[in-house]
Amino acid sequence: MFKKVAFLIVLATMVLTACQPAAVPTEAAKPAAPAAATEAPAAAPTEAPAKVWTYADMTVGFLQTGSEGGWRAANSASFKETAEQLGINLKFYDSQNDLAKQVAGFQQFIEDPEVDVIVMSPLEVTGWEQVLKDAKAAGKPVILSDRRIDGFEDYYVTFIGADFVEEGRKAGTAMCELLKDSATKNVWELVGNVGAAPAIDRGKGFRETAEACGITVTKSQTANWSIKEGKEVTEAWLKETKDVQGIFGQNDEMAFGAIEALKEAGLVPAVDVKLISVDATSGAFQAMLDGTLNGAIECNPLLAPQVYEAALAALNGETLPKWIPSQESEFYMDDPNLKEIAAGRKY
Ligand code: GYE
Repeated sequence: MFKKVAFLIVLATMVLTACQPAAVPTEAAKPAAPAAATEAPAAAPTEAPAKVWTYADMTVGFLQTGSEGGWRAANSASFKETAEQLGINLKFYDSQNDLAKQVAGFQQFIEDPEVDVIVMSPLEVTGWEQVLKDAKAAGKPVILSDRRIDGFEDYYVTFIGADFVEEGRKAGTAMCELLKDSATKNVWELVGNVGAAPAIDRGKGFRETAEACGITVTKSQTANWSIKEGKEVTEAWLKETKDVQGIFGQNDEMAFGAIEALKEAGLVPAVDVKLISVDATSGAFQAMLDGTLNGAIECNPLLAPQVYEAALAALNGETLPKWIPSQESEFYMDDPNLKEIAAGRKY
């Protein structure tokens, strides 16, 4: 009996295993292949390509100081004409030489959804902290044109404008040359609006070189860039004394006012009293050709092409140097080519 049961067990085992595939195939067991993917994994979400700005896309909010003279007129024309040429939408704000108005205009551009980039010619070197922080928070790049501000370099893309200290140095060197044979070297200075970078820096540079040759700045006062105030201040000084050998006008208009005052006081401008100004506008060339102004240090107002190029670069995410100096020259009454140079000037 036991033998019959054992036989049946062996037989059952043989039958069962025969239906099963070999437990161990003839070669080493292969790991099971992963289940074939039924579809490609979803592509990682791709970010939309960054927008590439063009001038035609760009709306610039430009905060101009005002309209105080020939230099400013040429500067404003540069921004309007170049915007037209490049197809830029320009929103032009005239601050009327009022700091509070310029700050308000800045805030207005921050809140204006159409404005992509803000350009400013700051009336003064301070007073910008809040609007600069607001512009950064709003993601609107800021570019300084013409005049610098104190600090806050992380809040603007770049400053495109002149080295006003160097302009002052050039004026001082020119005045030294004009007074080199003069026994006394008393010079009066007509200053731009108080707190403006060109007023601060031109005065600094002038003293560096003028005082090195023995010039003494015996009088210095703001005449706010204007002919009218330049004349009024010089008239008041002439009532006090006529012991003056030179006048430094921090811009052409104030020098023109001084020229008028000298004439009315019976003094011969550019002869009895030497005069040097800064800007070199068409009026300065005319005064040099008339023989009433000894020299003019150039300050280039035609900044718009460089400013718009920087604005576009900023919108396209490029990093720019914090200062892009404008290139300038200097001109003198005794230059034999002065008439030809004047004829070729744009402003
Ligand atoms: O010299 C003067 C104008 O910011 C460089 O401003 C400019 C100065 C310029 O009022 O004429």
